[in-house]
Amino acid sequence: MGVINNTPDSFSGDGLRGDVHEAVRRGLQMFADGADIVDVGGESTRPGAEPVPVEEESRRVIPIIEELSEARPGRVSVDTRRPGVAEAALFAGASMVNDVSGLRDDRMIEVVAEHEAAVVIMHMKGEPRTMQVRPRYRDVIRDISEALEDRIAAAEGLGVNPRKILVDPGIGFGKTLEHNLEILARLREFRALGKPVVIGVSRKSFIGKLTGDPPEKRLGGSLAAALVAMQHGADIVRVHDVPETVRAIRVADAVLGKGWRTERR
Ligand code: HH2
Repeated sequence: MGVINNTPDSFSGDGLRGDVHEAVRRGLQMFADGADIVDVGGESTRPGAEPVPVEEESRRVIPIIEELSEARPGRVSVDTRRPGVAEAALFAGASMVNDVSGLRDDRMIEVVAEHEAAVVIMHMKGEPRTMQVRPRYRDVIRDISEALEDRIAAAEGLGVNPRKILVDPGIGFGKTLEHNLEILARLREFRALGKPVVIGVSRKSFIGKLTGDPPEKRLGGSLAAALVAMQHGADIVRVHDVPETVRAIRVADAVLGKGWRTERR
């Protein structure tokens, strides 16, 4: 899953600040480089970020989603916590909602169900403004699994297709370095939820904490983390650097023979 952020403030430095043409060009290039899905976002959810008004978030993502989903039907996802933005994106051709707030809002579940869309339920503790203030868990894997299980049940109860639900433990969303490392080490345990596992490690701050690198120099750490995640059972990795990740996965797969799919389409 390739990431397109049409934002002025994304943590990774990839934000496009309103250039729809460039966003569409990058998205199409990601598909050409081997991405299966392109995830389009208009609100940074980095630690400390302030929420963006719904109209502004829609204005940022909808034109990009329209063009990308016309070119690649069924392969465009919207990265949003807002039911209104998700609904507009699904009308514009998106077929997946990536909700970093993990379907906290029942209206979001209704929107996904009404449109028969796929949904990524990501775990976030608290909200972006405050989530990194001393996050605590009894058992990080068990607590996240229980929270995801609760939202899976809510989604299925309100009519979301069980086969279109994916889960993501939410690396960096209310987690310390130790939590993030434990999630990656024990990622396979989330497979017990019976849903495909998505993971986003790309350029994240836990990599910077380990290597001392700023976001734009975290490619090496991101590739290592993506491969570890895949070997530990991730089905989809959400990344900023598609061609590099595709190459890394291809080489790892030649050795491991897992059948990981990276062919160009
Ligand atoms: N991480 C980010 C955003 N959305 N979605 C899922 N499912 N998993 C993730 O780990 C995840 C996500 C944060 O990355 P990015 O979009 O690059 O940054 P920002 O929120 O600052 O725009």
